[in-house]
Amino acid sequence: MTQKEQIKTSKFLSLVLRHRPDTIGLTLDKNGWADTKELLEKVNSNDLSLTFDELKTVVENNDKKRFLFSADFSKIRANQGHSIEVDLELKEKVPPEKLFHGTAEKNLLSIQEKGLIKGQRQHVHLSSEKETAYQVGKRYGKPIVLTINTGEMHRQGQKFFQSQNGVWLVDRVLPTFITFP
Ligand code: HQG
Repeated sequence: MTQKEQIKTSKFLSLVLRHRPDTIGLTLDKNGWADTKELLEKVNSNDLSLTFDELKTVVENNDKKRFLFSADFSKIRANQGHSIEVDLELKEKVPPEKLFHGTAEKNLLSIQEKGLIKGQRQHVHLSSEKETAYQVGKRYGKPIVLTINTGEMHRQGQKFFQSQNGVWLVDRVLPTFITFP
């Protein structure tokens, strides 16, 4: 598989495992798992072609480790980023003192007013690395990195979770906890 084919497949998997499983007639269980065999059958009956080995390559090589197989490979799910309601059974975790959120400059006024809200997704996403946040922000326009006072949020009772692939997840961030550039 070429790099390009892997990226294309990863994008398609993000669509069906995070947002729209119905596009190929797939259903996810309440914890977000798809049956691997069923996923492959449905993908291949939709004018696309994907073998188990190719799927494994995409999961293993994925730059952000977006997907996870169950131990016996019978199930697969996305590690985070869902817009459909799934229970990833994440355990609460104490965050570091500071985390980062990358956004586009055009969102700043609204964020100053309302804080960070989750929009379509199940959580607001925060990164432990400034550079990662910068790359996330770049997707929507001129990137801006916000520093979040996560230590204080946690001391005031906010719950934090971390996905299997290291993304910090939180319900919302009030403007008082955000340092603007
Ligand atoms: C912005 C990628 C105006 C927020 C990344 C963001 C991430 C507001 C956008 C994951 C706002 C939502 C998620 C407010 C938040 N007013 N704009 N009050 N509050 N926003 O895509 O965090 O590559 O749903 O700043 O790595 O950008 O897909 O969230 O710009 O982990 O695996 O509203 O997606 O992962 O956009 O990205 P998104 P996100 P993958």
